[in-house]
Amino acid sequence: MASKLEALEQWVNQAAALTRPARIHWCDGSDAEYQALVQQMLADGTLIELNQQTHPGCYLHRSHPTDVARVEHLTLVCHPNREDAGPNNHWMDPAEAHAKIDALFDGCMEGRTMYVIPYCMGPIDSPLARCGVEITDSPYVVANMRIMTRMGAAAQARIEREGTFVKGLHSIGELDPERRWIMHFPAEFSIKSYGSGYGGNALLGKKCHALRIASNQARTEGWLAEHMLIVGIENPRGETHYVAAAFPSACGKTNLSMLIPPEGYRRDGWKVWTIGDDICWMHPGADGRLYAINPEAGFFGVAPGTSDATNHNAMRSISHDTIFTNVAVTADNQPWWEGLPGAPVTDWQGRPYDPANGPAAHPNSRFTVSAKQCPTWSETAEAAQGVPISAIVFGGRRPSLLPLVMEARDWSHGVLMGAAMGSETTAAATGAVGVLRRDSMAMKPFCGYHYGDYFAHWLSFDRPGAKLPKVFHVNWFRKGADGKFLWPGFGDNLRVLEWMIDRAEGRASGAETPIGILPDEGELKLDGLRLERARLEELLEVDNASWQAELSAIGDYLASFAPRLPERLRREQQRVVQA
Ligand code: GTP
Ligand code: SPV
Ligand code: MN
Repeated sequence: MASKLEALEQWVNQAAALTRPARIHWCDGSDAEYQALVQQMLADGTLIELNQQTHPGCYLHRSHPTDVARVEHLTLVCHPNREDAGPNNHWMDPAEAHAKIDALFDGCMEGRTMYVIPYCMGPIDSPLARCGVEITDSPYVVANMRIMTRMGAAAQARIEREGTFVKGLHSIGELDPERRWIMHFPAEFSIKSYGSGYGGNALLGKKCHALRIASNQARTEGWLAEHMLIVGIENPRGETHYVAAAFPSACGKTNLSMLIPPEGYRRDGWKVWTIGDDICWMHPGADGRLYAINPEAGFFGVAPGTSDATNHNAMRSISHDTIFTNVAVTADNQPWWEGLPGAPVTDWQGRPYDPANGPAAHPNSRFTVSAKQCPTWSETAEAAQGVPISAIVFGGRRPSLLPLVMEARDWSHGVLMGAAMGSETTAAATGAVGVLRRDSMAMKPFCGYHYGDYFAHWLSFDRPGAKLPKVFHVNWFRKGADGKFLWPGFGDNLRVLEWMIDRAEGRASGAETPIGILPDEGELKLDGLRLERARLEELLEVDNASWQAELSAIGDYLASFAPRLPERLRREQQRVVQA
């Protein structure tokens, strides 16, 4: 039998035989390696230097204009059995998929360097962490993977010890949207991605491994791989509660994970600790609680809308040593996007800025930064056993109907709330923006198997001895008749989190309604907030007729997962309809 190291070498040799690179570079993850890559990319124009006085170590990358977001229609989950992919995924027969993409990989790295990136998702010594190796011909991907994962020698040592790793093969190819695929082979523990250099399509540790492949592994091993932030809320008594929240792409995870408490809260001694902003792996612990790790080591965050007013912690994080992708630039060469003061002179495509061409920064422009640069970064993010979760929160962009916050009566009801989630689409994926679609648990683009089986997996955590977190649903995005958001959002979202923790600790009674438990009169602390009473009432209003229509739409949606829809979830939906 081949040794564990040989297994890795054999796969790399196979990939090299297919793609025929001029040379192979095994990444060690060192600072010197990163700096050398940056210099090389500055020389060939892949990176553009930003103002090093104001933004030391910051660079701009302009992607191909047709390669700016995830491409869901070209993202496939290739289970041997089509049914296992579910109606929530695009599927292709694995043999056909390999043949299609291998034809594209054939000789695609000729004359170029192949980089071999060993990485670890999660703290390097954590039993909850999992490793992978990405092969790529893109130095931009290597630089991003170095920021986003624990990459290099330590990960390789773990892989050589364990022998198991997710195999990811990536090439930017010709960046032709007609020759682009993001393929997953859960049964083979492998990923093949061709023709895109963009984040979720190309940084294979992120959505491809940590969600699509990991969700399959989590199902067989009894844990959860979720599109969730993890945040610690420390109250003035010094007690910290950890909250995990699933919002669809570009719906506020990064912001909530590093929120700054409103002034009165700060004065009283409240603190917020950031553990993760996008992905959460949760395992049941010996005490019955769910323990979470953030498998990532960095943030690949949405730039537009990020400012000192909305997310001061993100602004401080990205003031140095950050890669910006598809942002605009000011006259003095600082990065710029909509929502910042100042003015752009060059747009995201490198053209002189002209409002007639649309926003200066691409709406899905991003920053890549080490999580350690965040002022609220918590050392517990390195804890091998993870952090215990007190509350799970679901939410989306719903301009109407859904109240600011509601709590599920029990776990089954919580799973229903997650499964029923809807949200307006955003620029994080190509396609129309602002269209309401169901996005169960914010995992529509990321669940690597049949949603019916996934709901059953969620339900299975409710078992003897389990001490499950309370489940909530929030909507920061409800609008008034004037078309404006009713809720101020951002830092003030802590007011809603406080109510959740009060519920978890038995300090708030809540008010029962047919759709769930809402804050009772006076339970949401609004001191220091200029919010008219009428607007608060509108935020919490439950319109029965519209809810009946919503519940019937949810029923139809859930029925689309038959025959794999768990009976318990169907009954739960019936129960709410009849309540
Ligand atoms: P992905 O990285 O795509 O998974 O997105 P995300 O969920 O981390 O989204 P992010 O926090 O980056 O927010 C996306 C956009 O929503 C930004 O433009 C924010 O300014 C805006 N946003 C975040 N939180 C709030 C909020 O509480 N209220 C309002 N109105 N907007 C918000
Ligand atoms: C998302 O789209 O949910 C992101 C960015 O977090 S990406 O890495 O492209 O998936
Ligand atoms: Mn995301």
